[in-house]
Amino acid sequence: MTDEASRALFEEAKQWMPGGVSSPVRAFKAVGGHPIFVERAQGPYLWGADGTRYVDYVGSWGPMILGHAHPSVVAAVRDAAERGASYGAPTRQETELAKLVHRFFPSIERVRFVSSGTEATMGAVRAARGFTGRDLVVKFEGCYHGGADYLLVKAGSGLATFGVPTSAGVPAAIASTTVVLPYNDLDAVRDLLAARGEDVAAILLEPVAGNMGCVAPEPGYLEGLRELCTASGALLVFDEVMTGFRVAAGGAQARYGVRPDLTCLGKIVGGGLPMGAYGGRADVMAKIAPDGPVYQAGTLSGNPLAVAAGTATLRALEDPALYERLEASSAALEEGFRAAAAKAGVPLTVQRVGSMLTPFFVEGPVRRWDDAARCDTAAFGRWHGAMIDRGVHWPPAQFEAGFVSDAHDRGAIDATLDAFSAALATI
Ligand code: KE4
Repeated sequence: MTDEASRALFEEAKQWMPGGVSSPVRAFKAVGGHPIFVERAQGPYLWGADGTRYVDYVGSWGPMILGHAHPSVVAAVRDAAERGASYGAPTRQETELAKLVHRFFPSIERVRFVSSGTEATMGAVRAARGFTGRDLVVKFEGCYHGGADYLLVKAGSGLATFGVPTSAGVPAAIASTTVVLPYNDLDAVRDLLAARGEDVAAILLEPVAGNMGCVAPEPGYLEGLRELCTASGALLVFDEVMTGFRVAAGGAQARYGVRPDLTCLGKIVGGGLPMGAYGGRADVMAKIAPDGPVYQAGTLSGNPLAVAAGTATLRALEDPALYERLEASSAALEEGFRAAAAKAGVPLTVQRVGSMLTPFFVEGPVRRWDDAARCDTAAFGRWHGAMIDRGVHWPPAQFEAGFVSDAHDRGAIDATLDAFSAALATI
């Protein structure tokens, strides 16, 4: 069924905004058709422009771990708004959130709040470059860290050669400050550090990848990166914008027991309002202005409404029972997807860490980008459309992760699994 109201809204939006959207992936280009224009959302559901209800697994691309319009978050934001939207001055609430973030992430001894995940990774990379006095940043194929020029880079011709831009508008000179290596490959990092270790300021990665679809670190991978960074003087930077509070209350660093030098946060830390954060070792963060020479600033950093939403969200996440519920519902979804694909004879690899998961339309396992790139994205697109037709709003791209919230009850999960089985039969 087509949501004609959304289609009409999409055509109008395209007259005023590039692609009719405020962020490219929302345009459904990877799956075809048109996006669902959302009227409202509540719990695990969102309602489209024509009134159709969907079980939602985009969850704003991660932030909505409590479900949409959680009463405590709504109340906190309403209360904060009545005291003023933004001051451009410090507040006690920022300090309380900083202490809360430290309780979840003990490695974050000092934190700077910003307004997006992009700003968080930019701040962390600049801190690492300022602290080490080195220029080179290592990232990994299939990992995404937001819109900074030097992070919109793919592997150059040879492994250890310079990166090349993935986006127009990024000068080659800027891309050359980044090296891109294969994920889950310690030898590639070892070889690079042997050749250029004294130039490397940071090794930056998603400790569980979500931006090539959900890909877990191989046993020993994160530990190996930790050892290599300690030996070379490069800083280990975990981009936990997606995994923070998601794959465990303390993120991937808690789940796998590896302590990075710096951590980037976003999404859940703002409870759905614009918020990011970066932080870590006190000696590194001492370089950040106004204490030190690394400049980073933001008009709306630590915004009272975002701080209120983030604080209310993290307070709810202090309940261990919530993660037990999330694990149970996410496992039911994973196992249901796998059983339905086996029954339908569809080659599908379902990979999950905590409450983020991806159905890869390929024979797995998917360990790195080269594996993910073999996916049948056309089949994913047909499946995605069939799920929309059956009232399930899944992230509109194969190389993304779906997110389960604490509001996804048995009814929502069962409805999703019914839709999944029926959708597979049509592709
Ligand atoms: P933002 O600047 O979009 O808040 O965060 C950038 C970012 C940084 N690091 C990781 C690991 C991320 O996943 C992201 C953003 N994630 C994408 C979806 N995979 C956001 C969706 C979008 O771009 O519209």
